[in-house]
Amino acid sequence: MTGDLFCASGAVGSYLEALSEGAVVLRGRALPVADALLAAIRTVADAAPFRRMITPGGFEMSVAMTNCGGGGWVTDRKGYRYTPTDPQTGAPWPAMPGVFLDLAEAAAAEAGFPGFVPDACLINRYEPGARLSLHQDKDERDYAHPIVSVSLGLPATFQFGGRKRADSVSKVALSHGDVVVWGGPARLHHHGVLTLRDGEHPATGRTRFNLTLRRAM
Ligand code: MD6
Ligand code: FE
Repeated sequence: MTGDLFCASGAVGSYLEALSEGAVVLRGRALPVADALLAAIRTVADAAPFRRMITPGGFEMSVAMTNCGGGGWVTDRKGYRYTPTDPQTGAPWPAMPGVFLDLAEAAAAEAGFPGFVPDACLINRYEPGARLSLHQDKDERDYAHPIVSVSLGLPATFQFGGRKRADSVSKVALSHGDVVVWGGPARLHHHGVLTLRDGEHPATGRTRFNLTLRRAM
């Protein structure tokens, strides 16, 4: 169900585009703070470097990841989970930057989820050729909270399916500054990212970043 386009109340230059009940794209919503977000990503990655993690099945992910906030999403041979510390350094994950918190709360409220306070942010880094296969986000404690997802840098094709893996999948183009908010009846919908095409973005070079802000712990 796409094409349900209307103007977001009070959000200057921002549009809400429904993907399904509970899932909306806020086109360009992060553009005013994009440079601040990228600077904060660099600060986080100085303390907790991007790394390609290993799936429980033994495969190295093509997407490099790091985290900030009270909890960070990790995967290794033991499984998927949230940890309070970075397994690579033993230190707590870097604190959530204020610009992440403020954007997540505002975007969630505009999408109909007021009072969202994330405690975990997974930062994904895609280079050309990287992809994320169809999955559900189900390692969080309470599915009542939405997820706020911010795209920066090179554009990507997002796959958006349904609650069941076999449900039909639609494709959504996500560009620099787009924010997807995802919750309620869409919270457990399958989704993924198609293989990133090569390109050059003025803000990030040959890279796409995605922030997924959650209430995880
Ligand atoms: C990405 N995003 O866009 C990967 N998960 O790079 C996700 O896996 C995701 O965008 C849950 C909710 C929104 C998302
Ligand atoms: Fe996800």
